[in-house]
Amino acid sequence: MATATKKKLVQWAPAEVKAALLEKYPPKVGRKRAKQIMINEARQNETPELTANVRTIPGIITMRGCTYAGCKGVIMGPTRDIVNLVHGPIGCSFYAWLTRRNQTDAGPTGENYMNYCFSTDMQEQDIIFGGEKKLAQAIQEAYDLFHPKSIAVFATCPVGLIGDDIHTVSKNMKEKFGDCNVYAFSCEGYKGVSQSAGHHIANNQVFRHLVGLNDEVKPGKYKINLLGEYNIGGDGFEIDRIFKKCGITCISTFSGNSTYDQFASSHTADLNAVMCHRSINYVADMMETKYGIPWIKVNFIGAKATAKSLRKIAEYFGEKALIDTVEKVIAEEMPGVEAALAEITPRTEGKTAMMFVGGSRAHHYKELFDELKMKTISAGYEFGHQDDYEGRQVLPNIQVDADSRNIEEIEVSADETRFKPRKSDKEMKALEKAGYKFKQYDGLAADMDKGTLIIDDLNQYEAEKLVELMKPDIFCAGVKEKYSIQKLGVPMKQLHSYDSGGPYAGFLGAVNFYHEIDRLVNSKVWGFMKAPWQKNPELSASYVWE
Ligand code: CFM
Repeated sequence: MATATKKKLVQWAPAEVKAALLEKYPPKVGRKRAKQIMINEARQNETPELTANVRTIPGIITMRGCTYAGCKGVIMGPTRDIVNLVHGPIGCSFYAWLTRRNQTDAGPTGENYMNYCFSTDMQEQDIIFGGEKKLAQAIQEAYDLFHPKSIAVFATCPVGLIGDDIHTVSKNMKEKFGDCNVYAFSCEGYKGVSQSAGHHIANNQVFRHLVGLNDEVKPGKYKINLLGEYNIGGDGFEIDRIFKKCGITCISTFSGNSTYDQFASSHTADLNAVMCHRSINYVADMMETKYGIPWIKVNFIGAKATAKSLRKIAEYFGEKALIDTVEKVIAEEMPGVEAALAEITPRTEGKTAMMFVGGSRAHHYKELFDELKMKTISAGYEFGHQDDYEGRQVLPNIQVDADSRNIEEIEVSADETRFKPRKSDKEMKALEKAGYKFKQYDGLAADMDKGTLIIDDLNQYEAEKLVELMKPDIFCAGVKEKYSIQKLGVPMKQLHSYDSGGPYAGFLGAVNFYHEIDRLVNSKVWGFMKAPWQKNPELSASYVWE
């Protein structure tokens, strides 16, 4: 073992850690990666300092997924009564089938296709002669079996390579059925540099083909949409519970446990509350332009963050009845949270965490670690953009490259009959004057301590190196990282699928998380990772080259 790795955390200056991460790379690769590793200054820049949303360097084992995963798996996967049909080889379907642990409740209609895996099961023959006929047949079969309101078709890589026209096939089938909305997503895995491109493609098609189809006014007061909440491990159920208690009506969730009709009616809500900025900000912007619905950033990960987000929603509506109920709910929920913290924090205080998750959670979960009095020493996204790191004020200064230009930007204008400002100019100004922020996301960097390491698109090599060097008490990422990190003797929590746990959102979720982290960071099992003969070799020898 090199002597350097024996240093303790306190001895590591962030610049030294950065240099150690880059040390082994060829110079060109090192220069590129250096731009994606930032020693945080915790200040708000106008021009982005960190490079993000760029191609992974070939040869590097990235943690990222593909564009298809972002579209089919992330945005559309959690919809329960839309048949999500994958046009492609079976592996792509199987990979995207229930692995994300997004939960669903079949609701009063019982219509739920989540447990099915729909695929055209493309074969070599289809690649050679074209797969359009097979796709039409599969759509027909799904329709005959289930008579769903809607069928969504997803392209995998080979579909784009051979040029199947999935949009025309879908349009023809929609016309043929008359009572089933069929549309397609050109979300081939290679379309963008990561899942993120798939989010954008999904946002565009959801906006085009679903939002605004049903003008019927839904019952209830304080109508919002919750955007960017995917009900992983039941998070959405806990948030729904809290909304219900507060009297807030959630018209549509994009897209945890969502239904076709929720999307169709979502334009009737009066506020868009955006949880995961990365995956869904496009829809929020488009709905504002077309229908006049303002959007705010919220976060229901962390008990304090939940309370803050509820207060923000109540402040927007500005009615005393809602403000009072929200305060009452917070007062009812917080004692349970505080009791759990009083018991657990003496055991977690001062411990360190690292988080490398997709595009939001590496930020959101910092709230929970803060509540446990743990320090997040390094964090980063797989595929977040520069605005997710440094805040939306950098948006005008982000250089758009060819890969981003490849993804369609749809032109949206105000709907002639249905555009309706939710608040008057005067009301909006008054809210803003009181410190209320619309369309604002400050990003991860603003919340991270000075001198911590923010790393974009962390890879397998750097993850292991970082753990060896800084020895965090817990490392959070996904299943691909789980076992290699655990082998280093550090507990690993999956923040994508939550392992087998959850919910972690809201008040009850926060308490679940505290208990789970307590168990992980205080377990003695990690001290037994080395076999006895590795610790106390009876015979010691060295290689000649050492
Ligand atoms: Fe948003 Fe997500 Fe995330 Fe994401 Fe994802 Fe996910 Fe994620 Mo995995 S939508 S960006 S594409 S919060 S699936 S629920 S956990 S990488 S940090």
